[in-house]
Amino acid sequence: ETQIASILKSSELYPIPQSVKLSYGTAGFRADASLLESTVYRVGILSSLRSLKLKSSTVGLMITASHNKVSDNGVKVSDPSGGMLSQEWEPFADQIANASSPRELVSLIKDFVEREEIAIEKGGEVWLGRDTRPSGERLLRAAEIGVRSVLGSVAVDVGVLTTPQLHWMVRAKNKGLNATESDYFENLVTSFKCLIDLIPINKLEISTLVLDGANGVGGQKMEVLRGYLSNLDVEIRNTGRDGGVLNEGVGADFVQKEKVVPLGFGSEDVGMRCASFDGDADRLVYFYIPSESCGDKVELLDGDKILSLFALFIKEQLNIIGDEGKQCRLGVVQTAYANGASTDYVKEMGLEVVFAKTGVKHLHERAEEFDVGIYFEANGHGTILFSESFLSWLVGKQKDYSEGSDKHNAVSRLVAVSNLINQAVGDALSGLLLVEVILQHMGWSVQKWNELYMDLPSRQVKVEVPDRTAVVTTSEETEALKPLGIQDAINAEIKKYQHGRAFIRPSGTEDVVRVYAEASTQEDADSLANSVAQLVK
Ligand code: NG1
Ligand code: ZN
Repeated sequence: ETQIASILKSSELYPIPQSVKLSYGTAGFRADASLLESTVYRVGILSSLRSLKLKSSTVGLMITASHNKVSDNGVKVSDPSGGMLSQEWEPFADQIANASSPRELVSLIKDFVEREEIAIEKGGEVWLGRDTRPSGERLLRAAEIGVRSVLGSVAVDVGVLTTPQLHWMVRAKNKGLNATESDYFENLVTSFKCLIDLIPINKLEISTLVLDGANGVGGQKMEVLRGYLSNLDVEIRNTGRDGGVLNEGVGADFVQKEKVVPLGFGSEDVGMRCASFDGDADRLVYFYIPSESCGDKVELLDGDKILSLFALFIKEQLNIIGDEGKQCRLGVVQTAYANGASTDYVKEMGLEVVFAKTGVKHLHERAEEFDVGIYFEANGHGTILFSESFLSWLVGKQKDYSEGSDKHNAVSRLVAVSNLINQAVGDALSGLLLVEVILQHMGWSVQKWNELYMDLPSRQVKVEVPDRTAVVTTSEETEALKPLGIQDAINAEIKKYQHGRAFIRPSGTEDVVRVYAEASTQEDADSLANSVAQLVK
């Protein structure tokens, strides 16, 4: 009874705004920040319940709207494993976010607690993080109140963090490991240094990397990290302290979608190795400016190219280990947005490739099926997962092989990669360090890396429609089942082009239908995308 009173009382503080219908979507709730207090408060309650359900394990709550505009915000939950909130709880998240009165909210919670057999007595624990958005602080207070309205539950404010930092910390905490932000940095620094020390002969002068921090949290964290690292020379722009606006004309989403230089970069950077983070630093892309004559166009190295580089490096280590190494199931997970040339490239390397639905929760799940599973979305979100059994096999081999031998070094590199890469979620900071050390290992410039394969020309457009749910796709999202007949019409368009490929799907984060097209020339890709867009309208 006191529990019900507690929620009734606090929920009076957070009335739901009129006429908003929210959905947990591809990446949590997102909306204009002014509409979100009641949602974040309610997700606070949900997080406490999630913790209680899982024996009071620590759960994470992150306040961010990633690459969206600064006036937006959002909230997503990290499960105790460091992964995304279990999809089984998403319907409950939708229900409580949309409950129109305190009474309805309480009754939904009561039913859910009974159905899930959650014991309220013990008290849960929720760690709260936020990005640099000005609305974050106020929303964090709402989350705290939500968490604490479940009696006995504690909310711990862990401050301004990147999304992957929070996921990493939650995962470490629940594994009984040191889990502060400095532990996170220390882990990156140690494993990066280990990989540097294992470079056979350093073939390359270390050239400066120029980083676009999207005017968000990632650039600021990189400034801290840089202080602990040698063998990495990085100049950081768009830190948000020089007047720039978060994600405005900057950042990984902008560079990947527009394929033009972000603000703060220009002709003086021609040929330099450059990288962009998104607003909460879970996406990473690289680029370079080919020459001044190309206007503001960049040569983009997207998530697919990062994936290919990682796959190549890991495969190389497995080959060094020899027959036993070749038994490791190394696989790749992509989405329908992956450039066809990248898929061909990893297949030619002899790797298994599987396709998952858009949204990292889907890719992560599939990557867990391998001994080493590498997943990336073309937009730069991805990571590498090592299975427990393969990791313990590696650690065993470290003892078997004689120190300093090629096999010992290869095994040590793989162990270091498993420590460096964030196994909870895609992480721009750790991904960047891995790219940098692999380039040094190979002795490659960014241009040389780009030559691994040539992207097929592609085009993405979005179409605003009255009701995006009218488009229903197959599970791999490559064929539209509804509206009836539209797939036949799309197929007829595709047939007109050499190497044509196109598909449509409703966005999970915006009110649009996305169109993707590939063809052998840029003109053809553009024209295919446009004609398919016409069919959607
Ligand atoms: P939607 O809006 O569902 O396409 C976008 C990205 C996803 C993922 C989410 C979450 C594309 C085509 N889609 O989802 O890959 O990153 O946002 O941020 O890039
Ligand atoms: Zn993001």
